[in-house]
Amino acid sequence: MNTPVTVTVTGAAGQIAYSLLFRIAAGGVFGPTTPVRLRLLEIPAAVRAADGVAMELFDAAFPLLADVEVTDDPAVGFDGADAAFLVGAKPRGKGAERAELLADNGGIFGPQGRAIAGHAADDVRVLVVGNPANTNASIVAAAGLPAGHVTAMTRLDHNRALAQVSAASGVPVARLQRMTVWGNHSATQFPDIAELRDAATGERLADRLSPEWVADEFIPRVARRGSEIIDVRGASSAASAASAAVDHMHDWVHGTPEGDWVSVALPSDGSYGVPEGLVSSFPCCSVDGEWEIVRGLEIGADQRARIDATVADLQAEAATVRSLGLV
Ligand code: NAX
Repeated sequence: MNTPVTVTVTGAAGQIAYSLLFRIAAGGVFGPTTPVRLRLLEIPAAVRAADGVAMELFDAAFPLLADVEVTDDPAVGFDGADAAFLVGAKPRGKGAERAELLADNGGIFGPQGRAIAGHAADDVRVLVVGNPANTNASIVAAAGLPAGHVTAMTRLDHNRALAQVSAASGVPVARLQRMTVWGNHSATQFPDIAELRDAATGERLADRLSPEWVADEFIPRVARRGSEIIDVRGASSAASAASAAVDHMHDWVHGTPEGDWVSVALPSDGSYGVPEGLVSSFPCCSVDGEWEIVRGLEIGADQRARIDATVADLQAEAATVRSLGLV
């Protein structure tokens, strides 16, 4: 058995955490030989519900679950954290303006970023799931966490894109490599199949799928899949979001498969014309436990226009949080 890892999950009484916590406790992120200590962070009003989740974690008798602690104090919740899943966020109220949403979430993610910087392990890995995820991550990163250690989740969009292409092409998901989601986890995101290939044959999927299907069905469907789920399920994506969070952290820790990459939102280093510091989704490989943006991909005119549009969306959010003094 390895040394136990300490993992903090915020929004622990919410619906994503109700799936995510059990996947982590079962070994889905850190592997079958690494015990986990879970820290469940909630707001005071939801601590009792989080206590109930902790009771269920206990009842599941997971062999790898070393400890569970519930708290509403970020200093306690992030103490010694090796990994942090920031799931809890303020949902968008009916008719709420974007600035209101960003201000409310700044009030959550600013203090959490500072608590992580002050109390978590020096090499903590942070994944922001709570929306607006990219901009919330930029607020966390502003607390002075190590470069490359704060990310936001576009892996659900990535997985949704793989599933749509697999269904349309008949190529199993397991054989699809090099999907990319660019930009913001919002309706402006750009799921891009330009580099997508069938690992078994080397065939480019862009040669098999019609450009009309990609432009008129695939891209809008992936970008609006969250709303489609709410329409049909009557609640937002939860288990699929938890699964994507598990995939993200798993690959960060264990590495991405040879020849493949995944989509990760992280502060830009200026690659692909995305302004430095903007938390944007890129094709990334995990090498020796660190995310690296895949370099040197050719970007055509249509891709450029779509990347620029989602970057403009991120810049508008960044301008708002700057004007609110949140970064
Ligand atoms: P729920 O409303 O079920 O749960 C959220 C939980 O967060 C609540 O229990 C609430 O008490 C808690 N919370 C609020 N403020 C907190 C704080 N300051 N500290 C700790 N906990 C706090 O939402 P759920 O369905 O679990 O979704 C959580 C977030 O994920 C939402 O912001 C949602 O929009 C976002 N999503 C992001 C996705 C992505 O791909 N990046 C996809 C799924 C999801 O929509």
